[in-house]
Amino acid sequence: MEQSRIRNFCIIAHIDHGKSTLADRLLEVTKTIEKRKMKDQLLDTMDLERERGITIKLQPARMAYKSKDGVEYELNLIDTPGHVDFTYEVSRSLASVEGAVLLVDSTQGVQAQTIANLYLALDQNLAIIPVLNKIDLPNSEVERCAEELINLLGCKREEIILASGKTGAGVDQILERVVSDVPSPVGDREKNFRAVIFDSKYDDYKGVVAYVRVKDGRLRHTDKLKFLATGAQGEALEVGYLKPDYVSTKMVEAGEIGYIVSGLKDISAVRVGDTIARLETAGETDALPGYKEVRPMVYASIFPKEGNEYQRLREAMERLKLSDAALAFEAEHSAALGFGFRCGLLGMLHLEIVQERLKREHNMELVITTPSVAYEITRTDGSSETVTSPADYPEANYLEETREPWATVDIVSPAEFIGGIMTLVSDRRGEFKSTDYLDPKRVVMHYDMPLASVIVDFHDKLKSVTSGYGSLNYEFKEYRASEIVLLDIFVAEKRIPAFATLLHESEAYRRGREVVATLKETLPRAQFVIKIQAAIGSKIIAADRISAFRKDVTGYLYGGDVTRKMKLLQKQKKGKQRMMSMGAGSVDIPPDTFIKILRRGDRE
Ligand SMILES: Nc1nc2c(ncn2[C@@H]2O[C@H](COP(=O)(O)OP(=O)(O)OP(=O)(O)O)[C@@H](O)[C@H]2O)c(=O)[nH]1
Ligand SMILES: [Mg+2]
Repeated sequence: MEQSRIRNFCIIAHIDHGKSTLADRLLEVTKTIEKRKMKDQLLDTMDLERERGITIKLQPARMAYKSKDGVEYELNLIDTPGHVDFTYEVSRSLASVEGAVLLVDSTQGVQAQTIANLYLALDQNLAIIPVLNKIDLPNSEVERCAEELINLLGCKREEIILASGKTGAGVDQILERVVSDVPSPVGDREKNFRAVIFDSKYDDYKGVVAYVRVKDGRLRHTDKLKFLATGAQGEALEVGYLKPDYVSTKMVEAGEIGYIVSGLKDISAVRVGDTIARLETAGETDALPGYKEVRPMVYASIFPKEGNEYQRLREAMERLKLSDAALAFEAEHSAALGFGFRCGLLGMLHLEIVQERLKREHNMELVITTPSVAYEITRTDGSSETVTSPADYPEANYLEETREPWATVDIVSPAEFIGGIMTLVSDRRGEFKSTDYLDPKRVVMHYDMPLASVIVDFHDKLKSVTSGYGSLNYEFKEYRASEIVLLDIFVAEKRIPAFATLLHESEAYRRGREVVATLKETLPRAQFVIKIQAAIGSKIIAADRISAFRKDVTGYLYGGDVTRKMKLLQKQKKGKQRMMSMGAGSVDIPPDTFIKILRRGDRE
């Protein structure tokens, strides 16, 4: 299709504001999907997305639309996730389009990711179409939310579309506005072919599939390819677009969003952000800018439960990385846990999803270490490095200074909860910066906070102090000098490296007690007493014990001398001592204990 009749756009919003449901209606109205194949949130194609009711991955879909002026258009839609852990999916989607439908749930109003995602879209100079959604609900507050949008965008009231993904209200208007407001792409089809890879996926039949935005030129099926950054070469075994199923065509051309199957065996050769060129003209083709590197927010190590499964885990991670561009990992070895990977992730939900996908899609049983942010350290000899694992943290007497990452944090909430938020943030070492009003009753509060205080359970806590109304966005800001300590956990006098944590000294006591209590609750009892301790260096800061269950060795005795009973008990005690000394007294920590420890904060 000629570029003047192509429109590329995303739907962006805060989590759960109804992007995927609105996309359903767009697909329906444009008859992209047959009625009998329609289902709720059709673009949430992963099982995990459907079960959890959240979008994790961006998902393109092409629609044909005949507008009111009688002209046939090609609309390339990308549905995006709303959760802050998947922002990288949003930013890559935005870089592939010319416009964005900004959706706001009219029962909620503007939230933290509404603002954050809007700014990402404005950075790309996209046309913004403001939409108030869920107007079918009785508690919808259209006028209040419209005012917030007007304040935020500087748009006019009549530019805001009122819509419902449930009833289909406003959907026709949205399609018309996409046609009239979103500029058509302006690539040059006569120039050398080049396309940027914004996502990729492993398909059992096709192998690696690259999702691309074509900038210039044309690529035909069977053309030879070159990946400019990795230097890999291949052939366009198949090209086409997504509907959201693959529809193969003879050609992809400038302005379009589509896919390319290259048949490459080496999956690491296909990299998100790389430019695909035609092999013949690759020498004279400049690479497209690609994407900003993502900065991992948290690090955790992942080990296979069975040591001999390392190779299988590596393959699983590489495949996962294809469809999860924000996942970073490198090989790691631990004396206690064997070979595994140090992973960089965007947050706790991201970690949970990675773990869940490794389990479901690759059948991997895993041990995961306590997540940590990345610290910068300077040693007494003057050398500096970034430490992401407690295992690499030097002993105190070799350490000159530790710096921890700080984030800018924006919290959106009804004004009545300001007091509760203030307390919560200052408990976590946050610093207040300023407050803006979205409307007379709702505020955006700006803070600086240590990243470590934000990523773990801050969001849950914020929800509870704001009765569920508060929302949160955060971004890395800078490193600051800080008093960081290494908290060690011992079970039955054995150090458990997977539980070691780096944290601020003011939080060590609370955290130590918390882990000890969780372990006491979750570890199974043994035939001997299990000591549980939390320590900083050689100082024990919290301790407890799980009493032994005693096998009743005296039960069959009746009457007789008490010394007979004592004798039997003594014999039992000796046996236990022998067991301990032989090492059989070591405690096997069940995998769900690791998860419980990681999900800290739940117990408060
Ligand atoms: N009543 C009503 N409910 C809606 C409407 N749109 C979405 N919902 C409901 O709101 C919930 C979230 O909808 P989704 O479409 O999954 O929201 P989303 O924005 O795609 O969510 P994420 O992708 O996870 O950020 C679901 O339970 C939908 O059924 C609407 O217009 N009216
Ligand atoms: Mg969604």
